[in-house]
Amino acid sequence: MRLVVVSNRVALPDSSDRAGGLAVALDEALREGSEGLWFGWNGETSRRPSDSVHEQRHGKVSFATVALSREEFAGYYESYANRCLWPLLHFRVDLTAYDEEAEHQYRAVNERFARLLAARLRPDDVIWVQDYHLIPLAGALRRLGVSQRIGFFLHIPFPPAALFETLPGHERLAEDFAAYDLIGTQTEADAAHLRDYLAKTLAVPLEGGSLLHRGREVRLDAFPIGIDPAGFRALATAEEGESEFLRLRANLRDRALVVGVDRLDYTKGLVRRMRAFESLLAQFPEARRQVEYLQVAPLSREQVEDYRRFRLELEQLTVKINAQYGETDWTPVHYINRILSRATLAGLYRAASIGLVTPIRDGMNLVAKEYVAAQDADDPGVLVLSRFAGASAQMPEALLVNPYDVASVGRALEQARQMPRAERRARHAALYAGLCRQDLRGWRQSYLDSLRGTRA
Ligand code: GDG
Repeated sequence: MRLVVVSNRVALPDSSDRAGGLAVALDEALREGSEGLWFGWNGETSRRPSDSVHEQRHGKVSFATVALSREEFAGYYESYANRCLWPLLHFRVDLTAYDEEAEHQYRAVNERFARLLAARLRPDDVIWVQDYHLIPLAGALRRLGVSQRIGFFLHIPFPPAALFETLPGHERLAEDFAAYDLIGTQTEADAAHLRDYLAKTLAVPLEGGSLLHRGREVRLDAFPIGIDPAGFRALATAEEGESEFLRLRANLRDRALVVGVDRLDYTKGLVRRMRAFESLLAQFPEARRQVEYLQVAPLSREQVEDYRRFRLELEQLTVKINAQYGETDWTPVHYINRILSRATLAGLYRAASIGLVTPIRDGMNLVAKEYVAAQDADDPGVLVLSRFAGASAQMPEALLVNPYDVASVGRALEQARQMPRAERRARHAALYAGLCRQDLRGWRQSYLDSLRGTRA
């Protein structure tokens, strides 16, 4: 069987998008069979829509990419995917901007991808579609007569039906979901939300977690994504990670470092997080001068107004905290917008006594897992984690917090700062064992086994 992966962006073997673990995991999955195909957007925009597909082969894997027209990019990607589905699926109905023309573009791009992909499919292919940009893809493929197994994985959350139903034309997406054989979500809660929503909207029965729709079975299950913990740990201790670690530790002297690493996105809870750090300084004056907070936040989706506004708010808050609490020889908050190398990141996590991960809603959150993987087992740092990140379901040994309760996050930071070494070690050991039990390889293996087992 050949595996075909479809995602909005294709990570070519020589591109920098490869830095992330997911691209590597998908690539490995493609290489496991006798052959693999990865299909999607090449990241470029052209004046007009073009059906020309650029194919290149690296070993057993073919990469087939297409450009989007500027209009498609604006409607499908910027508007419908990023301004409408992204906030809505993160429970932010207030930020959800629906636009009929954008939905039209979203559907048109999915139709076009389906047409171009269908021409390349073989009878024994298994197709694995990634994320919310491509929900209608299976339906479009089915209309073209594709009968192969098609699976979907949603990397971000799915909200309760009462929220999703606010989206104009949501019923069309419900029909789209029903064209898959297997829908994977990050958590049981997401799977339950999606199951209930689909059963209600399509008025179909649920049978042991599956939906029966138009004579077909649609299976829904949680497949929590993981990382490669040993690989990441190795990155934190190899040359580049090690030198970052040593340099930072020397610079900090005895001060504790709190680290946050997130794309600059409103779902990551950065403004409240900054306030929580301020609350630590306000509630526990003895913590001042003893601790520094470094937030790495590469810019993201700058074309979207909500992101620009939110970035400004965060910058103002950083300045305010430093102005209010800073000393001539101590700066409480450091804030970087640049992208760091993955090895630098690993060394940085390792040097930080506290990993602060407080999204207001997150499908999984891989930073929480990477932070744990990078720690030295005999003197590890403490993870402070939002209970609204999917990762919290698998990481009960972290200090779980409610990011909306800013003062309590401040107190959790103090608890982390004071935590005795024995307790830190015990919590870290349990968390690291969890990372190994449910790693990235296991994620894709269990998903693909389950997809291949559909229609048994
Ligand atoms: C979506 C879901 C789900 C960040 N800054 C830098 C950098 N990063 C890397 C991190 C991590 C990745 O980016 C971010 O992954 P997350 O999981 O935290 O978040 P999303 O980007 O929102 O991902 C999420 C994920 O999909 C997978 O299913 O967990 O819930 O929202 O790996 O390390 N990497 C480098 N420099 C940076 O400055 N090299």
